[in-house]
Amino acid sequence: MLLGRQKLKPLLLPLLLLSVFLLHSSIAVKRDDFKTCDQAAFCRRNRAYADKALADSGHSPYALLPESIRFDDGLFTADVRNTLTNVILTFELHLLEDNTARLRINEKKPLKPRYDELPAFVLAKEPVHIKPEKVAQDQDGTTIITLDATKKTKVVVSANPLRVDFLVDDVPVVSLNDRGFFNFEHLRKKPEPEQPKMVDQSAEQQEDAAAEVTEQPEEEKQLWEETFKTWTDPKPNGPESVAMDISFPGFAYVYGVPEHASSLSLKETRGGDNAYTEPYRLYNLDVFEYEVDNPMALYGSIPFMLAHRKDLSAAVFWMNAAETWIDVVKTQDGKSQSTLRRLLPFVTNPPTKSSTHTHWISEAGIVDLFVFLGPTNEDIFRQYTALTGAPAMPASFAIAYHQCRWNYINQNDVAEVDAGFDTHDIPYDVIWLDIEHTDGKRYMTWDEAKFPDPMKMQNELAAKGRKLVTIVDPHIKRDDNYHISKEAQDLGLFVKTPAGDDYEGWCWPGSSSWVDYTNPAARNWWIKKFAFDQYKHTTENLHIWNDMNEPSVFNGPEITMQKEMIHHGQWEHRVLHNVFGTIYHGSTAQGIKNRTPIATRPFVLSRAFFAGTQRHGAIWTGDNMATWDQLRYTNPMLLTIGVSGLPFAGADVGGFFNNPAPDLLVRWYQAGAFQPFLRAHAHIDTKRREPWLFGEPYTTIIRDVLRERYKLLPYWYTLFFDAHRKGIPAMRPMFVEFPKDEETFAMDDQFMVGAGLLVKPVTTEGADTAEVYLPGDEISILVLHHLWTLALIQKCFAIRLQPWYDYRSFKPYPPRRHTVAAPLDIVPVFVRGGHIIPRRDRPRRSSAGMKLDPFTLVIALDNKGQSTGTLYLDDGETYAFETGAYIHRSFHYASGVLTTRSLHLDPTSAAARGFAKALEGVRVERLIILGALQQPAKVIVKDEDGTERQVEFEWVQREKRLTVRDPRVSVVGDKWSVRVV
Ligand code: NBV
Repeated sequence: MLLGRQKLKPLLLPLLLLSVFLLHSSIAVKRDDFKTCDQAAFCRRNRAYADKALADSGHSPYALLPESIRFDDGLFTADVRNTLTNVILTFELHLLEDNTARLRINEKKPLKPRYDELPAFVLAKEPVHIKPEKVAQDQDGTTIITLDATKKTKVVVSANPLRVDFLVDDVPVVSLNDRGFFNFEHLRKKPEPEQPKMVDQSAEQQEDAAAEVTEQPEEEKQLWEETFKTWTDPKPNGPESVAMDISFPGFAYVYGVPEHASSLSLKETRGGDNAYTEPYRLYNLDVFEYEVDNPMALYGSIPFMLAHRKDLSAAVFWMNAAETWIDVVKTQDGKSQSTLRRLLPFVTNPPTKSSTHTHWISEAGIVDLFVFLGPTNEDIFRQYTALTGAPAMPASFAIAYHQCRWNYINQNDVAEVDAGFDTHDIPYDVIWLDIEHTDGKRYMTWDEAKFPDPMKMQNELAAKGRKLVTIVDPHIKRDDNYHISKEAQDLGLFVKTPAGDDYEGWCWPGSSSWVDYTNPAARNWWIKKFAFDQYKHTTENLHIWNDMNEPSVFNGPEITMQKEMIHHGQWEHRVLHNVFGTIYHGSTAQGIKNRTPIATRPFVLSRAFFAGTQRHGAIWTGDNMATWDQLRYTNPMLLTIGVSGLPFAGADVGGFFNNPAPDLLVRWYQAGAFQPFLRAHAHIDTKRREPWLFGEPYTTIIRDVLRERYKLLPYWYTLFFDAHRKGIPAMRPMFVEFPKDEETFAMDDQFMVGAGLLVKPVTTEGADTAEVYLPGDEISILVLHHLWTLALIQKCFAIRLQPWYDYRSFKPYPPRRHTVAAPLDIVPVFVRGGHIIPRRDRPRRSSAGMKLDPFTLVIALDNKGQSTGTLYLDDGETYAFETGAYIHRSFHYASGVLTTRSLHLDPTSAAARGFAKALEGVRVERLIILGALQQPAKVIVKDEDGTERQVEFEWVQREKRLTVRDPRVSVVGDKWSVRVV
């Protein structure tokens, strides 16, 4: 059966759709294909509800029933009554470890259960309750729960009207329902239309009466049925939305809720400066050629929001996978822009707003909201990823360079492209095959004419330490001769229509069905499909790309699955849409992990994502375009995704649609080389653009920047380990590293890679200079715009400000705003004083060849002549690191002496010692010390056994750079030191 309610004209419509999809105009997204808030009845209703509540001074009809309150360890429960409808809701406040709380609100006696299965897909562990220090209660039920008396962390549950405030230092930092927008649409029976009285009426009168009855008001009609373009959503449950207002008093900046092609600092959506008129929308959709600076929904959704100010960060996670809209407004604290400028002369853009108010509106489900009280950004990354899962530790090849295009057309093409990299001395690790490699878009098969010997192809790549990625999409061609389709059909594993038939829609292979990954039987079956005897002609050298998993359905409303389709447990697609692609992604990753006797780390790239995706692998930002604007927006998009717990993300280098001019391609490589997931990709209709095809100087510039990425792989790998352990993203917004410097709070055109490198990608056509802001300590911020004061203070008090160093020239820079030279071959990158960057400098053709290479340590000194850094290494492939087979070291430079110590959790374990042994011969071959003010007399290495020897060095006065040549100390050694005297 095709498409629930949609009556399709035989094959014509799908073909038309397909051709429209392929021959789309190359201008921009077709906005009309996607809903505005006004076209989604629940969004419109809740915005209207909010307006009414505001007009009513924020009065909320919800009240907590004092006699129902129970407190049991870390769980506070009560009933809440909607005083207008008398519907009773259950209210649960869970007090959790690590400054976290969870609020759950559901119907007490729903007509039928509401969807509450998300924790199984999203949470990595059962949250752990804590006992609060003190609980005090008023007669009306208002309760004050003291979580930590010293920090004055409290939760205040106000009973009537219902409102919850989270306090730090006795001041609210997160407030729920403070504006009265909380709305829980209870399930109800569809009202029967009244029968017209037919007595004594003429035929004409009877007809009029009947028409009157069937003519329901528009708003009422859309409670039970809703039409968008040619699709009608039958909404069998009627209205069932949940909405909450969440305020962040005292916070002018909020971040998160990806995926949008928008700024890092979220904009207002209902009036205000520079505001959007639409809310940020979370609904996983295939929006190709998306527009930048737009809150429209894209491929992924993470309903997580972080609020930051100088002294504090707080965050919320709205765990709901139904279509969701988020309004953001900011309020003034009364001070005008000019007063602020007077008070804060050193801040270029003083915030004009001091509090942020948000409104979260989901179409279905329940309220399941986590609140994280930080207090720092690092705390929040840990708190959020402890719940939703640690970002997977990637295999080492996965963070190197990937070469993709739709499509490398045959085996010969793959071999030629592969050889091209060697001919041009450009490193790369992975080549990708898009949908055309399959037998008629039947995934996990091969087009044998184009790829006669896939095993040979994979083995040849493996011989050079390289990998292959093939695409596996979730639409399954309906074809009884296709084993995947036949088995899924026979086993009843497809998503169903409301009538119980297999759901069918249109996608690349034509008529297709979608496996219902929410069904555990389907997941187990899918996982096994990656076994070598099932996915034929594959080796361990092959990894996977999951595309189109929003899911994209060409002839569905907004190019996706109809909401009324049915999943395992009789749940409508509506309630879980945003998590569907993640469950698919997770099952694929599990399949790759399971196929070898010793599990190896899978690499699976997904386009759709949700909270929890970080456990499964990487994502990319979908079908962007080869324009300067789109290049510019890769930075805020990836920063936003990163602070939302998903650190492994990238954008198609070069732009997917259209042909980049050579300078755009070069600038894109320069940005991509410093972003977490680095893959060049291009649409089937574009001209070939492998890195050497534009000739000089472009080939050399691209080679240089890719080599730079490879040199920095040890640094990136260490950062990914930090992300895995602590949730902190490798690509960081400036405010994460400089949380007290307001100047950085909205900055998204430059970013940090870890704590030690600052990157300012050039994203303007023709630019040969760039403005860079190098933050410093408090004093430097104060004098930021008064250079003469800076010079004076430096002179009088001989203060050395926190220095930065140009990554290539090593030239020192004081902290402030600079205009730096950035001709086409330069991407401005700065090393932050006080940080040690581990590198492997020998050019290799792939990262596999670097595994035993020696290290260079770039030691950038701070104003006290000190520097620290870490290095993490493991086998790069298996899970042996989980049982201790890794090295994790810190390096410390102070008073002219470099020392090292192990950070391993159990350094004496057999696994730790075994791995260290294998790396014993790997040495540090160079130290580059930046900010070495004086020429040393000698450099002495003290070896593990206590013997001392002098080593060669070079000091360059102009750059204040000291290079120590080959100190020959082992990277796993504990006791050596290098002394500069
Ligand atoms: O599989 C073809 C493409 C793929 O190259 C791209 O990266 C995906 O985002 N895919 C979308 C389907 C068609 C896009 C027009």
